[in-house]
Amino acid sequence: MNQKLEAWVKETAALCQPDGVVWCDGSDAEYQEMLRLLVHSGTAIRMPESRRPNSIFVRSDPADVARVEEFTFICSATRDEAGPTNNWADPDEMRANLAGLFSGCMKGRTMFVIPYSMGPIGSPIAKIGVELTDSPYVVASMHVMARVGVKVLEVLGQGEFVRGLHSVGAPLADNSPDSPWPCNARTKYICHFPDTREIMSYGSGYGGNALLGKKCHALRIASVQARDEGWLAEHMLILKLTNPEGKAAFVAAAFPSACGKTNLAMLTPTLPGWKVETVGDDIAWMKFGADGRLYAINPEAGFFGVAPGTSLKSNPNAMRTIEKNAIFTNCAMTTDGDVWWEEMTDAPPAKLTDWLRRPWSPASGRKSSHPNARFCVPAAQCPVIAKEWMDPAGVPISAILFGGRRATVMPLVNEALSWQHGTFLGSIMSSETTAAAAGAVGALRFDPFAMLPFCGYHMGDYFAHWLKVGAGADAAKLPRIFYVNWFRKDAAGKFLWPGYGENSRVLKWVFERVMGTAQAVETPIGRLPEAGSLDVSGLGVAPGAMDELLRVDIEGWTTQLAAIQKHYDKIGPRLPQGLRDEFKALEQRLQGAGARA
Ligand code: GTP
Ligand code: SPV
Ligand code: MN
Repeated sequence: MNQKLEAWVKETAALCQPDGVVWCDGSDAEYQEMLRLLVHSGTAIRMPESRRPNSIFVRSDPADVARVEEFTFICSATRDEAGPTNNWADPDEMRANLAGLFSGCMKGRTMFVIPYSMGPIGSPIAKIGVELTDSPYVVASMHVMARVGVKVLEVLGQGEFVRGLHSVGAPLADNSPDSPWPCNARTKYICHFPDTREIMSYGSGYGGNALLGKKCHALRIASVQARDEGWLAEHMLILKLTNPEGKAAFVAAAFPSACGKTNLAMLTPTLPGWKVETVGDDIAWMKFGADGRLYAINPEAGFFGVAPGTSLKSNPNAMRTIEKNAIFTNCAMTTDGDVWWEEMTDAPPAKLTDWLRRPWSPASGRKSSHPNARFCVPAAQCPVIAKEWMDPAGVPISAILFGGRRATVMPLVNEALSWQHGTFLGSIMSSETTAAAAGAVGALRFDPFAMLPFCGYHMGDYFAHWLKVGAGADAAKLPRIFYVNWFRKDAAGKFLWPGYGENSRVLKWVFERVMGTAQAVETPIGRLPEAGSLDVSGLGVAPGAMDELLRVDIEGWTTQLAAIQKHYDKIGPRLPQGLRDEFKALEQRLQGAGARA
C-alpha cells in the first residue's frame, strides 16, 4: 500500500466524515454494484437489455449540466503564474475556504477511493492519479473513462500520484431521502493546485467538473507537468488516416468543446478508398520519440461525447459504439425506455419523456434533450478503433489541425507557413461558445489551442512552450500545422460546408500536403489548396460556395487584427516575441495584399 495515499485517505475521511470508505478494485462486479446503487437511489434507470445491454439512463439536476468555467480556479502560488486567462485564487485562502466546505460534506454517503491511470497502465507516458469521491455515478464513469483499480495501485507502488478530492457537496441528514441527482445547486468550486499536483472539486457531479482524470488532471495539471518536462498535453483528438493505397498517417486536432472532435475522430469518409480510424476523441499527450518525431497517446479509455446531433447519418460509428455498456446523461427517454435526442432520427418520436422528466411531443416547442447531453462509453467498443490506440509508445503525428466555429472570415482549410506560424494560428483561435460550458452559447471568444478553459498556467508561457518545443525539434520531422473551419455560414445563416463525412476531403488534402503530392498557393494568411487540388468530386455544394469557403478574406482578416491585438494585449508581457513577429508579418502581408487589390 502506498503510504502517502493511505495517510491522505485517512485524513480526508476525517475531514469529510463519510459513513464508510470503499477502495475501488476496478472489477466488473464493482461496476455492476455502482449501477445497482444508482438505480436504487433513483439516479439512474436501467435500459431494456434487449435494446441497450448493460446500460443506464441518468438525468442530472438542471443546476448541474456542464462545466462551470466561472467557478474553475488555478491556485498557483501567484496570480501571475495562473495568468490573465484563468481565475486565480490564493492557494492558502482557497484551501481554508475548501476545508470549510469539505468538512462533513460526505455525511450519510460513502467515500470511494479510485486509483486510476491516464494512459495504458505501466506505459512510460501514463500518469497515475487517485480520485476520492462520494458519487457512485463518478465511480461508474471513471471505470469507463480511465483504467481503474488494484492494477493501478500495483504499478503505483510508493510512487507519486495526482490527488483529486471530489464531493457533490450534499451531505445527507440521518435517514433523509437522497435526491435523484445530489449536487450543490448554489456552491461549486473546481480548484487546481498545480504546484502540489492536487485537484479539489466541490458541488458538481457532472462531466469535466467531477470525472477528475479528464480535464482537471489530463489537461490542467498535465499541461503544467508537460511544460516542466518538455512535452505537450492538449485538447486534441487523434486519428489514423489511410489512403486507398494503404499508406497511413496520424493526425491530431484541437477544436474547442462541442466543435467536432468526436465526429472527426471516427468519421466515415465519403471519398472512396479512404479510411479513418480512432485513437482518441478529446485529449492527446505528445512527446518526442528517439527518432525525433512527435508521438501521441490517448490518456483516456472511454468517450464522453455530445449526444445531440449524433445519428446514423452524421456519425454511424458513434451510434454503433453506444449500443451497449453505456451511461447516458440528460437525453430524452422513449416510451420503451430507450434514448433519443435531437437529430438522432429524421422524424422525432411522437412521445418522449424529456431530460427534465416532463412529457414531450414534437409540438412541445422545446428541445427534448439538454444540448450538453452526453454518452459515456468504452473506447474499445468503437467499430473503427485503431489497432494502435493502446500502444504505450503512442503514434507518430504527421499533422496538427486547429479549428473552431467561425461563421465568417476563416476559410475551410489553411496550412501554416511554419511551426511558428502554426503556433500563431493556434494562439489566435477563436470560436463561438457552446453548451459544453455553463453560460452564453454562440458568443465569439478567443480560445487559443482550444485550451482557454484547460491550460493550468500562464497562457503566454504556454505559447512560449509551443515555440520552444518546435525550436528544439528537427523541423523536417515536426507535424505540419493546418487551420480548418467546418462552420462557415452563408448570408442566410446556413452552413456552407456539409461537414461530417465530407471533412474527409480536407483530410485528404492534408494527407497529400504531408506526403508532398498536393499543390498549395501561398496567400497572406497561409497556404490554401490550389485550384483543383481539393477533391470535390461528387460533392453537391451550392454553386459559388466552394469559392466562398476558400476565399482569402483580406478585409475580414484586416478587421480582425484589432481584436487579435487586444487579445495579445490581454496576454501581456509574457507573450513571446515570436508571436509578436508573426502578428507584424501578417499585418504587413495583409497591407500588401490590400494595396494590390
Ligand atoms: P467535446 O466533447 O465537448 O470536447 O466536443 P467535440 O469537440 O468532441 O464535438 P463533437 O464531435 O461532439 O461535436 C459537437 C457538435 O458539433 C455536435 O452537435 C455535432 O453534430 C456538431 N458537428 C460536428 N462535426 C460537424 C461538422 O463537420 N459540421 C457541422 N455543421 N457540425 C458538426
Ligand atoms: C469538454 O467540455 O471539452 C468536454 C466535456 O469534453 S467535459 O468532460 O465535461 O469537460
Ligand atoms: Mn472536450
